[in-house]
Amino acid sequence: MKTFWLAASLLFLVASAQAQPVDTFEGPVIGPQGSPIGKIWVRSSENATVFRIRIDPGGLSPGWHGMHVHAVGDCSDPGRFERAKGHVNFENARHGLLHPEGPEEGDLPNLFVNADGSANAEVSSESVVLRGELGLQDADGSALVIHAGEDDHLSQPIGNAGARVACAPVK
Ligand SMILES: [Cu+2]
Repeated sequence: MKTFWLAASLLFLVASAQAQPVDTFEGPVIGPQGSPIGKIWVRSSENATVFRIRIDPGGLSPGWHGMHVHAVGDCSDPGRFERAKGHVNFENARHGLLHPEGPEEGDLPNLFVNADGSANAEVSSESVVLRGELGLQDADGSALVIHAGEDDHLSQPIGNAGARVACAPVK
């Protein structure tokens, strides 16, 4: 009888897990020198994605940094990170969370880095998901890119956020 109830509860657990699938990904944040400076954890449902970002002490310069989802999961050119290509932008929108003709799907809030160069943040997006044809884990992946300066959420094409200083491939 005990075995029956154990099996029944396991089935229930499996069934509820399937009812609300959450896809997950975790990986390193690559710094300007090409070595890891932190980590990201990505959780995604059908409708939204939650990014958790940790930057280790000394990882980045203090203050606000623009952060976007870029189209390709290639961070193999540290210091430039141009291989990550442009922002995820399916519908040719303008850049900026505050732009009247925006935002791009890859636009995210800024990341605040503490005086010691560390950061911890969690941001969500209802514009991207992990799986599927248009997902972050599509054939060429995508990348969470952090810029040198703050994104003003309005200027074209990247909110005046400057150079790309860190990059986390999502594949
Ligand atoms: Cu960017």
